[in-house]
Amino acid sequence: MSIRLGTEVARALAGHRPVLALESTIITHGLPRPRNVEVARATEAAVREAGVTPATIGVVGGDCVVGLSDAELERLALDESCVKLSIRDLPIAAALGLSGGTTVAATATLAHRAGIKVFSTGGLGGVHRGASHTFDESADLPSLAATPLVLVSAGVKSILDVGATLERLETLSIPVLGWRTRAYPGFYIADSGFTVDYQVDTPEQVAAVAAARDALGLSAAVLVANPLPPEHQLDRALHDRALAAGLAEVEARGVRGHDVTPFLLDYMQRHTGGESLEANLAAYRGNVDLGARIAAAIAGA
Ligand code: PSU
Ligand code: MN
Repeated sequence: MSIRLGTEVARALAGHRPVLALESTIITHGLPRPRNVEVARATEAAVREAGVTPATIGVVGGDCVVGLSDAELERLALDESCVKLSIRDLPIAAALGLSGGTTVAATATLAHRAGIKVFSTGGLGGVHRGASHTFDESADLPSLAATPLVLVSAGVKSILDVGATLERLETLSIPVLGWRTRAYPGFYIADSGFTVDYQVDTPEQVAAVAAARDALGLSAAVLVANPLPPEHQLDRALHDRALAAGLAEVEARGVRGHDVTPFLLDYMQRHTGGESLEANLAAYRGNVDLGARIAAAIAGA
């Protein structure tokens, strides 16, 4: 599978300057149009502001692109026929000339192939509630076990079974670091109620963990769990109410497969008066800022 590098990204990588990978499923399937284009652009601007080159990753007409141009970004964001592409979809999209947003799993894989070391997303995919009978576990988890980069997220999405996801991360031998906390974040909420074993406080510590991972020849991503600022979190009761109704709707409509996560994110947006969207964006911004600092620390910039 060939990968096309954006000009700016190719130059930064050749010059060993810091690059931050960004996914595009959050744009194509996680945020409403046309706000998604604004967010995608503002995100890239924030990364540049930090002295780091943004590499938004996606698939355009079958081409796996690491570092989408502004026109490509806009096209993916506004085209309703864009598909959601996980790793298993990449060869199909490449062969059939499809366009789409790449999930955490697919983005991490392409970023690593391109030589990028740090990636920021909103909330990680994980084990869905009821997975013991649906078997619904995001491909994000096994893919991260085999992709040695640093991934910054606000924990796993609270629409998931957070406890089961943490157990799977342990089984898959994926290191998890709390950013300045041991309380594991819950995406829309700062504290999921679960804890992690280790806390880091500086980008240099994260860089040191990644370097030790590489020296040991281990292949897993290092996860940095960064809670959204508490003042931006979703009201807990509103969150729980909307989520319970959303999960019931998934069941009633028989939503399955790759549609479950986009359906629930959209349901939460519509049933929290847009508050979940603001929480999602605050979490994403925080992860992008932190990812840029970690990328700079790893590049020694
Ligand atoms: N983070 C967000 N919004 C999103 C996602 C992450 O703030 O839409 C996407 C990511 O691309 C992640 C995907 O990989 O949701 C998980 O989908 P699934 O559960 O089908 O693997
Ligand atoms: Mn799934």
